Formats: sequence, C-alpha cells, structure tokens
Amino acid sequence: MQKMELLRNCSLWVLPILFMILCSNGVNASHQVFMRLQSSSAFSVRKIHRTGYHFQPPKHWINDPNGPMYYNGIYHLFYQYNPKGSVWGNIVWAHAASTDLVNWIRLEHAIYPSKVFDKYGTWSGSATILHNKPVILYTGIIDANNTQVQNYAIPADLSDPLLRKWIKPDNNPLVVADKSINKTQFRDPTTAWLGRDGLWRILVGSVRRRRGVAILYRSRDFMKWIKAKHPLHTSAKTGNWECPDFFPVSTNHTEGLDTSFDGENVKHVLKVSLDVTRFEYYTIGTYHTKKDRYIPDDGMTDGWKGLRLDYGNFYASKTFYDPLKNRRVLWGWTNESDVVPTDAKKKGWAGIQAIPRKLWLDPSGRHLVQWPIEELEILRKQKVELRNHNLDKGEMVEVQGITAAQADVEVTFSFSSLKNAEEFDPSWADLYAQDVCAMRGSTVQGGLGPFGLLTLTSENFEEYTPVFFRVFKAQDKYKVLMCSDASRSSVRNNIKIYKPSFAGFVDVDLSDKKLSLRSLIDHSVVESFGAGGKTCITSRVYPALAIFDEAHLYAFNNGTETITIETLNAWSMNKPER
Ligand code: DQQ
Repeated sequence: MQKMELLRNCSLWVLPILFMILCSNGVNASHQVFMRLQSSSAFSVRKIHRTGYHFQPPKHWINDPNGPMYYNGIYHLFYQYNPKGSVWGNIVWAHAASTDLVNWIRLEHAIYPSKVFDKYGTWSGSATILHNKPVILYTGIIDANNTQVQNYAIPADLSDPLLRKWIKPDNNPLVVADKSINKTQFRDPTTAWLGRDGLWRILVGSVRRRRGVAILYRSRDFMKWIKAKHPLHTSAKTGNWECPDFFPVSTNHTEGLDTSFDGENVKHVLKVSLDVTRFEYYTIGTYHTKKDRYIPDDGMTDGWKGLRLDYGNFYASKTFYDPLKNRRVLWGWTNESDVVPTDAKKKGWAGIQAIPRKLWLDPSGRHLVQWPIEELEILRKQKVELRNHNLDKGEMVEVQGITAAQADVEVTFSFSSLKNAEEFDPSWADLYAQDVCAMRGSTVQGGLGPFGLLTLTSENFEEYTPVFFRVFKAQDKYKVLMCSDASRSSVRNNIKIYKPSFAGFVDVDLSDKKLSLRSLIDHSVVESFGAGGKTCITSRVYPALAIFDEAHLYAFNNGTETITIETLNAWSMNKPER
C-alpha cells in the first residue's frame, strides 16, 4: 500500500514533462544527419545502458537489420552500421554469423561503398536463396543528390561456411528508377519470390506524391528486372514506404512458409516502415497471383491506424524463412529514445536489434502473433517462481533472487470476475492506445487493472517502467489495453529524451479470465509480449538509479479487483557471445 503512495507522489514531477511530450509527437522523420559527429569515433564505450543479451556491436551506431538468412547450417545477420561514429552516417553492411541466433561471431563488413553504383551509400536490402545460392539485393546511393538504385552482391567463395567476402558484380545496378519514380525515395528491396510463371518478383519501397507505394518488379533471370504496370499495393497519404516486407503465412498452423510458397490455406502479410511516423504497420490480406495485386482484408487499415508488429521502439524490421526450424523469424531495429546526438557520442554507441521472434498468423486471422525464438532460453540461468499469489488493490510483490536488470519474466495473471472493468469513455474511440495509456497509466487506480510488472525500478521508486494491462468495458465488448510506460523510467530530466507511454490494444478472449505477459528486461530495453505475443511493445529506457544490481522487479495491482499471480517464472539471463 505504502509503496503505491510513494509511486503516486513520484509521478507529480513527471507530469509537466509528460505534457510536453504529448504536445510534440516524439517523431523524427528519416535518419538525422549530424555532419560533425558522423565520423567522430567513440573515445570510450559506456557500460551503463549497454544490453546484456540483445544484439549490439562493441561500439558505434547501428540501424536496420539487413538480409537475414539461413544458409548451409549458419544464420547470417547483416545490419546498417556506422564504423566511424555513434550517429547515423558512413553506412556499411556489417555482418555476423551464428548457429543458434543467440551467440554471434562478428565478421568483416560484407558490403560497403566502393563502386560507382554505391559510392555514396550501401543502404538496406534483403537476401534470397536463388538456386541454392544466396544473393543480396541492396540499395546503392550513387550521387550526392541521394539518387537510389538497386544492386546485387554474391558470396565470393561459397565454400567458406561464413560467407565472409561478398562481390558486387560490374553489371550493377540491376534496377534504376524510371521517370515516374522519385529516385531519392526508391529503396529497400525485399526478398524475391518466385511465381508459377517462373518469374522472380521483388518490391521496392517508394512514394508518389504522399501515396506510399510498393513498386513491383519481375525478372526471369534475376538480372534483368521489368517494372510491373501496377504496384503490388499503394495507399494514399501514408508517405514514403521504407523496408517493405511481403510474405505468406499459414491459416492453419504456426509453422513458417517459404517466401515463394504458393498453395492452399495461405494469407499474405505486407509490412511497411513509415518514414513519416518512424513506426511500422502491417495488413493481412490476399495476394492475387494472376493480377499480381495484394488486397488487404476487410477491416485492415494501411497506415497509422493499422496494426503494428510492435507498439514501441521497433523499426525497419525484416523477416526470413528458416528452413531448419520451419518457421518465419522477424528481426527489428530497436532504435534509441535518447536521440540527443551528443549523448550518443558520449556513450559511444546507439541502437540494438530486438530479440529475433518467431511469427505466425493468429487463428482468428485478425493479427499476427510473435514469440522470442526458443533458442533464447539457453541463456536462462537461476530461476525464481511465484505460485497463486494474490494481489489486492494497491499491492505489489518483489521478485527477488534474480538479476532484475537482465532478466526474462513470464507471468500469468487471473481474476475471478470482469464486472469491475472500468467504462471505456466513448470519447476515446478515436484515440490511439498510447494516448489512453498516457491518461490512464499505472498509477491511476482502476477496476480490473492496472496490473502487471514494474521493471527497472529504483530502490525508492523514483524510476520504474511498468508493463501492464487495464481492462475496459466498451459498449458490446471488453477492451484490453497493454502499456509499456517509459514516462517514469528515468530521473534524467532532458526533455529531448523521449519517454512515451507506448501501448496497444490486445485482441484476446477473456472468457478464461486470464492474461499473460512476458518481458525481456535488458538494462535499457524492456521487450514485452502480451497474451502469448498477440501484442508486443518494446521500450528503450535510460534509468539513472535502477541500474545493474540497483534495479528491482515487482508484480503489482492497482485496481479494485483482486488479481492472482497464477504462475510467475523469472530467470537471470546470461550474456551470449556477440
Ligand atoms: N535506413 C536505411 C534505408 C532505410 C532506412 C538507411 C530505414 O535504406 O530506408 O540506413 O531505417
């Protein structure tokens, strides 16, 4: 009880900052360029806030995951990397290889500017296994005006299991923008898929006026690409589409499908990263192969009212089909919320990759489901458990005995009735979940919820990042809000540090009166999976007090309805090789 009071008091100083954040949208369009800093090497790398088990190189800036693939027993991850500084710039394709997606060997840069067709930049792209050999398609920048073309690269030596060296043949570029295309917004080719007609297809992201476009190209030999008469899909007023990803999902099982799969019981997913909001959105729909058009299902929305893979810091993601485990795996860039360039310079690094996630279609067909790849569990070490622990209104329980700043927590909450759920104010109907979370956060007492985890909490509750549910009663149904609220995550008072109340609604059946939550806590990131991965939210946070052994973890309930922790399993997490 007392702790909840303390928590409420701590919230007072945060409100003015929260107000300022709500008035700005916290969004920065496209990568910001800091000329002075982009080639200014890190003096040292600060340990504070570096992650223990998320993928990040020893220093400097990273962004988009590129060309993830499995080939000959090895997983490959390439990523946009600045070898010379901790802000965006000088981008190369850095390369790492792994046998388990957890432990990584860092390799020499695979692709970097060196030829006329990529002299000014080697930007994002994808890998395709073509006749049993990998091929990378990537965007080259060919002049100082930012003109973009699509190039290919192939391994120099297929007998090298790590595929260390890559060649960019002289017949590049393969695809250049015709007159109808804005050549400075023409990038991020997808993995190719093969049609029944023997033609390979790729998408390239672009924009025409303010209409986001997934331009479709076809090729018989992978070398000569012809633009299709119609794009695969477009949507008005959504701005530039970066990093499109287009893939099939099964309607009757959770296993993955090869990108070229063409058969029964399949839906398709189109994901785009919107430069305007710096968030990404997806729709589920039907790929009409004869017309080569993709039509989102009824009720699916393109753009920022639509579904998101992750409602937090997650951008430029990309999936690949993993034939070893017959699954589709998603990688996403977890960008910093601290976008102060001098902070990046001081800490010597910026950006991490989210934990790779298995992804499949929910049986309802209404959304995707994601779950951390099972291999992550090899990092689990000491475990603590709670069973059938009741939390009455205002109560919390500390999860002790693990490293709370570097942990994996899985919890199932149950309750005996839905009758205490708060009314969902009809005037909120047009609000985003994030707005509702900002108004009805973890400290505003509710009926059924807020309940969840209080991660990265300092000794006296000056800092904490709650991940929680609130259940609302709307006209004809219940609405479950999931929040990952960074607004009180740090006592650092720099208003340029974005501390959003990230949130999404969870499409879950409450008839069993249970809600589950898993959070991967790793120093400056809290990556959470609600209701078995139906809604996912990643927050980047920068505690000043709740660091290393000073961080605490609690489960809490701030609603009138008693909540039972049916099971809570929490593990300290080991550090992998990377
Ligand atoms: N990042 C790359 C672009 C892509 C953007 C440049 C998305 O290819 O559109 O680093 O974050």
